Amino acid sequence: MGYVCERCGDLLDVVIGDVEVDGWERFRGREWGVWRYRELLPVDHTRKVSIREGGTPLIPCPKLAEWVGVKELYVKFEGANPTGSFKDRGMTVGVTKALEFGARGVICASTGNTAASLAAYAARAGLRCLVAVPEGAIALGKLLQAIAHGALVVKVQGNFDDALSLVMEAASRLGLYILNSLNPWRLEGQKTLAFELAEELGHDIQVAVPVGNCGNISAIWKGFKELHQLGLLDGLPRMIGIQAEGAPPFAELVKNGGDVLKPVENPETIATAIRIGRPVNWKKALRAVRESEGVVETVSDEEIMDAQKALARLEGIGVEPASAASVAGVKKLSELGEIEKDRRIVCVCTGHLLKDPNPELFHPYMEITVKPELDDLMEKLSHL
Ligand code: AN7
Repeated sequence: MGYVCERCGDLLDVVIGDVEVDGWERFRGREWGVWRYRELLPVDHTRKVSIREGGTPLIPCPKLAEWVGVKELYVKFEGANPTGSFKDRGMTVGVTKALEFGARGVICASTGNTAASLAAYAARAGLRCLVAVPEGAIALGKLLQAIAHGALVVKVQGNFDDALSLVMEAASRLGLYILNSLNPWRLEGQKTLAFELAEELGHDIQVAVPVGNCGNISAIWKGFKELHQLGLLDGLPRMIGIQAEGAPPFAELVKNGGDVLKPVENPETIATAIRIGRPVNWKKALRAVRESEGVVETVSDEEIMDAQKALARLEGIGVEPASAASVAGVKKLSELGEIEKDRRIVCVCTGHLLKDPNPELFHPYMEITVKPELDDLMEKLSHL
């Protein structure tokens, strides 16, 4: 039930042993989603705690491709998951595992989405749930979800990193099972995003992912590597990690070519989901970027908001700010000449627009108030 190796202190990783998967045929004909790939998930699927997660839309975005300056761009819209973020892929496996271990309750620290997702899956599983969030720093929609699904919401007077330290200290005392991304089973669920991309597009792609705690990019890379090892994929994609300029510890590590992460003490960005200064999965993520000959970049809050607006207004895809970081980053890398412009790009958009309902961010912001009369409407419109 542990999370770290007793010998070296690093986070545990799940190794898939001998599985019999002869080809993609094995999965075809099954419903899309995380459990389509059950042979590759190390948990008893007959007892799964599921709300139909995964199987999210892969959306071709020609207008966004032009805006970004690349030939072909797709959005993998993780906002279409049951609680509106990619976390659900991890929680369906993680919470199923928690039941298998006989846990009586679950706990996480969160910038919001993990809390929303865990609260929902814990409710479905009948487990107690405690979520620790940085006070005043999580988006309204996410807080609403945690409350609605009946979690105990603990507001920590500190940032996400402080909340996670507290959770790691408190979990065993409280007898609760941790479902942050330091939990290796959760990442097993998240790796299925790679399986879906591989099934739809093959290996010859570049995959851009917003990076906070470094869990998702690690999980996605693990998924691709497993398919490659099983002979289901002929090659491997290139991984692109994007962080916010004000919360850049992983990007700095990669850019400086170092081997030890230097934490950022006071991370700051409008993308609260990735306002993280001490990412726990940095070693796994570093392997992902280096092994895939990938790249990492940072983007400003302004670039994030521009990308969020472009997604919403050019393609009709509503995502929260952190999710737009992947698109903002690809645009910047394209301008810098650091991506392969002719190789297909997939931007993983991790969470839904409604998570972070903040109309002030959108300029111009078109809104008028009228009497229920045609004359008044026509009059007011004439002033626009
Ligand atoms: C929308 O909910 O860390 O690099 O506590 O909500 O795997 O951390 C959220 C992270 C990207 C970063 N996009 O993923 C939390 C939390 C969105 C997110 C990330 C998060 P990781």
